Amino acid sequence: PFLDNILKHSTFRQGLVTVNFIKSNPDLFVFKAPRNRATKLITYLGDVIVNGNPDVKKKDPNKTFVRPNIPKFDTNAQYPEGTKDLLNKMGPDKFAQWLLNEKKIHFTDTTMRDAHQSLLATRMRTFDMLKVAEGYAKNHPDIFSMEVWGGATFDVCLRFLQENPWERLRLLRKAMPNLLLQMLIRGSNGVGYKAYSDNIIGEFVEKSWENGVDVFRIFDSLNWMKSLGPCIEHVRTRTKGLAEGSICYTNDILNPENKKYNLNYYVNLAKEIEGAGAHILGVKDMAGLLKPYAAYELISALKSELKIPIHLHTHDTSSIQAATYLKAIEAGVDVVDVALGGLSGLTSQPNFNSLVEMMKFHERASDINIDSLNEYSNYWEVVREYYYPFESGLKAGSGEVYKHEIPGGQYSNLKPQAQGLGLEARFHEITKMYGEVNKLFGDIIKVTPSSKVVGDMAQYLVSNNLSIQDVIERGDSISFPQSVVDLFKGELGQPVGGFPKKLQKLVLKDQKPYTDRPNAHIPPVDIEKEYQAFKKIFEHDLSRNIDFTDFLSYQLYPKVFTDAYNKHLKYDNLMNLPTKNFFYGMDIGEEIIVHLDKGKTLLVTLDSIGKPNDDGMVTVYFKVNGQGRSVQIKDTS
Ligand code: 3PY
Ligand code: ZN
Repeated sequence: PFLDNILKHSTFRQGLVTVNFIKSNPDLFVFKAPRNRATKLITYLGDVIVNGNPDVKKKDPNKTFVRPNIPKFDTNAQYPEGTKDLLNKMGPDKFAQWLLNEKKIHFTDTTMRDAHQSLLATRMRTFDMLKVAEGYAKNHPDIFSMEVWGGATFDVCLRFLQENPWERLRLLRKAMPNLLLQMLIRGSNGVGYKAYSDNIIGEFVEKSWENGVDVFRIFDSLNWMKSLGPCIEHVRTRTKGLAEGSICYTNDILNPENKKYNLNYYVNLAKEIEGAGAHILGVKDMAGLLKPYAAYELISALKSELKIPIHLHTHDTSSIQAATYLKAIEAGVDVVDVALGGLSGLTSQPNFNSLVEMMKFHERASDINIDSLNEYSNYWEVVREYYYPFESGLKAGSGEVYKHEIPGGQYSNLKPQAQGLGLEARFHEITKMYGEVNKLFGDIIKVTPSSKVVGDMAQYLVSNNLSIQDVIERGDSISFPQSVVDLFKGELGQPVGGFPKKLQKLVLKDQKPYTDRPNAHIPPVDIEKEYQAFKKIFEHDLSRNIDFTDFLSYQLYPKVFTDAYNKHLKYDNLMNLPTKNFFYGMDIGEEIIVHLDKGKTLLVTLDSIGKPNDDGMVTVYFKVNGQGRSVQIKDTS
């Protein structure tokens, strides 16, 4: 199809091809495939049946699945009033004041974002969320917010799940109209791994809000105010949502040898964030390093120095973070992040259900219905099984996290990355090296994307059998991974206390670093012009309207978006396909119901699978709504 696109291209036909022809014509990479939806769906299923889902590296042929029980709720009942209604009534400033005056402890439920990002490599599909979203919002109006978007979910939706992240957001908004929806945004890096033009980040924030986000948790991967500040400003000026400016916590404030990231440092940064206009202060303990007594000191100091509410986030990698929440609650923290039991613990957040029980009969207890909450935990426990290939393999909490400081959200991704490099057996060498690289880099804040750079370097050193000493002694002859070069050049901003100068020279060789905002080097995007050009390229998918939010996806991830678009042309919308079939295809004789848009339903049965012919083509026989249908699939094994 690529050759076909070239031959049909007007520039080519007019004989105007130059050396930049392919590079300057992204429409060459978009392929047309007009066929009907049922055919597209069975083509997808046939592909997975014959060749497997390329994202599933290890399939267990004996695996069986249990159907999850969906807790009961009244579809006709009105949604009880929740925090979203309150925000609408009060506006963000008054709402923040209300939260500050609340005595009870509030909870953010991270199940649909950070929990699965941290346990299942972000693979949770919208299908499984939508099954329970409405009932959950109706049964639990006392939840402060639902973290459902941003972080790695945006990228993974497009890259691996063939979903449109904006569609996920819109559907969850519709299903949970009474609760605040929360997202995680990486300051100037948006939901990506590098800095983007300021005007693209501004548009992104505005559209996120328009499509459903209320709480923007904003952080910078180096705790750099110059990246945090403008993003807080975007939320304040372009939305009616809540700007939750966040400090990322690392090291240990109780360690007298820690001169850099001490209590003073965090309090001063928090004051700057408050001064920049944040409605809420987020304390983002992405690796779960905030120990209980340190939490007491930190939260007490922040409560006495700040006038905005405090929202604490942690990961239970060490397995002691419930104690951290206990001490933080004693010190007056306003909101804590938790995950429903079935997706809690380990590299995810502490257990929501148990925290509610912990607070029962206490003066700060919440009104959450624990019996219902337990039913939802059971739902996720069963659903989790469908994602078994993406589990990190971690079986118990680990005190080693205080050594390597790997964020929870990165841990579950590092394993498959190591597998991909053939380094699975050396995983502990990588985690140890991660800690050593951090020291080499001058003890930096490690959270996406800076954490990815540390991970890249650790994997690079282990796979090349290099030590830290080798880097120090012969760094001038080492060609470092591109992400490391970019970091030391200043592409992600400036770390606390600056870069170690000697190492920076070794990494950059003759390149000059800069110290101003990386965004200052990126010209603003001519939005109107680029949007028109975008629409021209991506207008072939007649099954859906391409809109401005797609344009933003393309701006953040051009290649990933283009690939996802091509798959959509080929397979159509796969969001409503049950998770078992999306990842593992179908068993012979299995019958499934797939709801297409606009009330259309397909009943699909897998009848039989043929043998590959001489050209390696396999015929897969289905029944679709009772009628025999077959597809020819190339066996790529
Ligand atoms: C992300 O940026 O995706 C994170 O979850 C960081 O902790
Ligand atoms: Zn997190």
